[in-house]
Amino acid sequence: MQRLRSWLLQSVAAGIAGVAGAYAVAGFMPAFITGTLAAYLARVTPGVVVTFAITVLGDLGKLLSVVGALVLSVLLFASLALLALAIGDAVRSTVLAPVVAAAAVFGVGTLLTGAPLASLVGGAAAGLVLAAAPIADRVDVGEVSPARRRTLGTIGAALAAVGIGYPLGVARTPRDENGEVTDPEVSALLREAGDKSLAVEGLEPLVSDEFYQVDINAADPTIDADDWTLSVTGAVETPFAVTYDELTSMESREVFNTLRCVGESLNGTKMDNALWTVVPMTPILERAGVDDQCCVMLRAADGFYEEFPVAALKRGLLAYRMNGRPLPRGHGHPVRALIPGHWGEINVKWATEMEILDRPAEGYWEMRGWHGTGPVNTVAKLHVTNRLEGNRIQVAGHAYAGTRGISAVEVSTDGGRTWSDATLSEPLPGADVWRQWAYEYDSPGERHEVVVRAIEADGTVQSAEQAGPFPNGPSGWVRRELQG
Ligand SMILES: Nc1nc2c(c(=O)[nH]1)N[C@H]1C(S)=C(S)[C@@H](COP(=O)(O)O)O[C@H]1N2
Ligand SMILES: [Mo]
Repeated sequence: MQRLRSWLLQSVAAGIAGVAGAYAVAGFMPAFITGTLAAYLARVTPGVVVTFAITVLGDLGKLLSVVGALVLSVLLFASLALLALAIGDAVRSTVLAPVVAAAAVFGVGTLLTGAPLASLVGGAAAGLVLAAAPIADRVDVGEVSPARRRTLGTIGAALAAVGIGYPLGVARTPRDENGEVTDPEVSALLREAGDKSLAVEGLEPLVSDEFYQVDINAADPTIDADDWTLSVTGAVETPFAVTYDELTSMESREVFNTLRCVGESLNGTKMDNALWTVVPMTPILERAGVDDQCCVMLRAADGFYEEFPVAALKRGLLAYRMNGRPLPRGHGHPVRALIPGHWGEINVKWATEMEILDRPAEGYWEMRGWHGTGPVNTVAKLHVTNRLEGNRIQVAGHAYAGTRGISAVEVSTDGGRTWSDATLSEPLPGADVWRQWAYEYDSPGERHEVVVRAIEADGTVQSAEQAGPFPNGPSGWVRRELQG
């Protein structure tokens, strides 16, 4: 019993040290054991569970998947360490267990992640932790019992591995460029967006401060722009590849473009706007000689893929800068697709391949039951409620209708019986941009229901039909009860 407990402690400590060691070299990348296992978990988790994680749990779901993968990585390395302890015990050698554990973590780690150096350091860390107990056994420090010395030695070694490995891994994880914006056109447009943003306390400006992120994996790919190419394959006469230099020397434009995730809740926050530097997809499609082929499968470095009709792709864009800086790693560095007016998922990040198809095929989310490549649903969000002086109430949010555009937002403060026009932010240039709205009124002094609805550019009133996100995206008017 005593020995089993000591073995378990030693193996879990070795597992933790192994993961810390691998992290020190790999950082939070797909080749870090936890990133690899998280990606594997995402692939084998049934679609309904993933849908629940996205639509109900949201960012918590993502956190849980990372924590789950972290626990799994520790358990994996710990079980290898336990096996090593058993082997060492069988041949009555204290030297063997650390060596076997180090070799096993190195071997299994390399096999799973394809990263020998990170696995080597992880193996060494795990081995050192197993060596700590027999070493502590021999250091005689008077009062402390041998069992206690072994325990303290083991825990101390694991803590040291984490203490050293964690900061090293953080430093290894690439950071986005955050330099000054130097392009005068970009600066002018960003200033315009700032000036046009409504001065409402707590309301996100027209260019989002924090752009939401949705990924199939916990650890995002890291791609050097110099190594990146976009290959055009499939039903074309001659496949070819476009390099980053070729892409960025095409004539570019600055466009404001809003994205919204099909999996967000009705009044959720997975809707944001940025200024993107883009080139059109058409020259690439023309070079591929695409004419009557039906569709394109956009494929990405993280294993994501989405299918889209060729005809609609003709309005598609490839973006390589965001708000005047190189595309951040989390948003698809170095190049992503932008398809104006369509749900977020078709805006494939880390795009590496355009496969031309003769026949329709299903994309990653469509295989899991979603219909998320079409035009976005119209929405008016209510994110801000401010109590102003003199019993005034201010409500505000963003309205978005993709390329159909927003011409008005109407607010009801009596549950939908009467409606008034909200103030709208001046439109930003661009075919697919949200607007802000704000509305002030005297508090009725009692509980009342605020309802918001958007009016599209052609006068169409946002659909009142209530629907949850799965499978076609959320629909309906946002309502909020206020206590007078
Ligand atoms: N390669 C890749 N592209 C992707 C995704 C992904 O997981 N992998 N997620 C999609 C989804 S569901 C959305 S809503 C948008 C979100 O883009 P953002 O993370 O830049 O906000 O990216 C889309 N493109
Ligand atoms: Mo999405």
